[in-house]
Amino acid sequence: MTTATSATADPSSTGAATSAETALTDVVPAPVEVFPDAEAEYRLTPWTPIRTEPRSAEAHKVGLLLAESLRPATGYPLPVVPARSHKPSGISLLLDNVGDTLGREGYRIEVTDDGVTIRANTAAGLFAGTQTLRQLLPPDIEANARRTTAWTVPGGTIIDHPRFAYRGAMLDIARHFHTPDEIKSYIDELARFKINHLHLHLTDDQGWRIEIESWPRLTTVGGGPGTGVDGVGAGFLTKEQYSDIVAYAADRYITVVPEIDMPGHTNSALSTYAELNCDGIAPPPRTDMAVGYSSLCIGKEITYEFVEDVIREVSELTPGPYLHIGGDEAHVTTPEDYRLFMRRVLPIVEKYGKRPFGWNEIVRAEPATATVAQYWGTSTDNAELADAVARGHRVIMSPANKTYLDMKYNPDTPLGLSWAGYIEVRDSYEWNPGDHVTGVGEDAVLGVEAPLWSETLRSSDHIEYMAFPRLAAVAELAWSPQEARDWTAFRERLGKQAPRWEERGIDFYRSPEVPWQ
Ligand code: TNX
Repeated sequence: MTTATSATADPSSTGAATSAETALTDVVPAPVEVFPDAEAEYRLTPWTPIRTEPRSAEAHKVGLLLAESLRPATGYPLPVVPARSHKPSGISLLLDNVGDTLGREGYRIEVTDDGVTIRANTAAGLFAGTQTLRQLLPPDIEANARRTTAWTVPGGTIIDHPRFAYRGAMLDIARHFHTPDEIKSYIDELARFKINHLHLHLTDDQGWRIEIESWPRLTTVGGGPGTGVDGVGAGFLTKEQYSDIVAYAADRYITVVPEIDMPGHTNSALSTYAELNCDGIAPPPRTDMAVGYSSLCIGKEITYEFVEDVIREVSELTPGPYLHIGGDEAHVTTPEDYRLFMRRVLPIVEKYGKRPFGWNEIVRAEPATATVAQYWGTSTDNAELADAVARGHRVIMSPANKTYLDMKYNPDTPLGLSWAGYIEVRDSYEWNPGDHVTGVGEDAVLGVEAPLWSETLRSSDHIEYMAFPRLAAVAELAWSPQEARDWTAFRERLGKQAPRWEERGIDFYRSPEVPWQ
């Protein structure tokens, strides 16, 4: 980040806890430009209004969410009212032409003694600005009951916009089901770090977690008792619950990307509906962690009726532009069958108005270039991915040895797996998505996503322990310009998130690499 003066904490500090006030530079992900003004600071009072762009229902809604997040700790009423003039008093959220560089999600914040003014081209930008503002207030702002803190915001200007359009997190609710409330808590945390896509891995060998009316046993059996790894992850989302999650996410400018994994990772469906198997015999349900043993029957017509029903119903529930059809680890599908299958199924995704996503194996089917490949490999060379990029495909970077939140931090981590190695915070931070894989340059990268597979994760505490702090690192990779990223500065800023996470009861991993406050 560009910093004009030195409101930052002493960079030579080795991490001893200090109760330094929050500085304008203490933001994760690092903003593009920060110009602290040591002379100025705004202090919230019981009379502070939140003034939003007149006649913009969306800006008003962003104001309401901001008020909701600041009321419990301050105890202030923080009324959300139309901004009658552009004079900066109180907190103002204004839609303005702030220029093409800031784009759809960029924003500008100015903090003076009189107020905080956030300006953006769209309400999405205002929302991003409000997430920055929350981090500029003292950590006590996260308390859920009233505190008598001086609610100051450091003076100066921040100008900010994202590096990548797609900034994602994936949650696997198939291996263990996670409830709507748990998913919403995760969404709350994602929004703070300006993540704008939530990929839900809805189906797998061990369970089917989204209601499909035309194939009801998928969930009544495949999401019922005994499903999930070790048979302890039962549950599924009704259509209503799924839509409610989609709406909750949308209010926080997060787009849900549903994944129906196929043709592999389908034992749950195959064991529920015998007719989907080539031999017509249902295999037993499975609750172990093996992968790569199941496949839909490529040669049967009913397979495509099933797939079309599922894609139609899920697409109807999903306002976002993407639908992920998996395609990973289809080890028992021959390459010819895989290609046949994808060449039939990808057009179905498009027929229902969605842009297909697949794990990177999908490029083997040489699909239309609109198909987005999600790279989960651990190598920095992948000729088939580079070829796909040369043909015009875009890529989501999720290298397993950098972004997989289910990998253990070290051999002592009680949860998680280690097939892609141990991933400490610094490992997850120090790489460049724009040149990580040979032949996959910045322009080919649509964004970055951190998947969280849940074979070993049952509760929100488990999710939090694996996701934090690494998710904040990946969020910074996806949002902040490469030049603004520096491990030494990042670990300091990250350390200052600790009291905020503690206040919210987030069970994060206290990595020894980070000077936690
Ligand atoms: C590989 S990554 C998988 C998942 C597992 C994960 C565990 C990918 C596309 N497939 O089925 O859950 O490893 O880390």
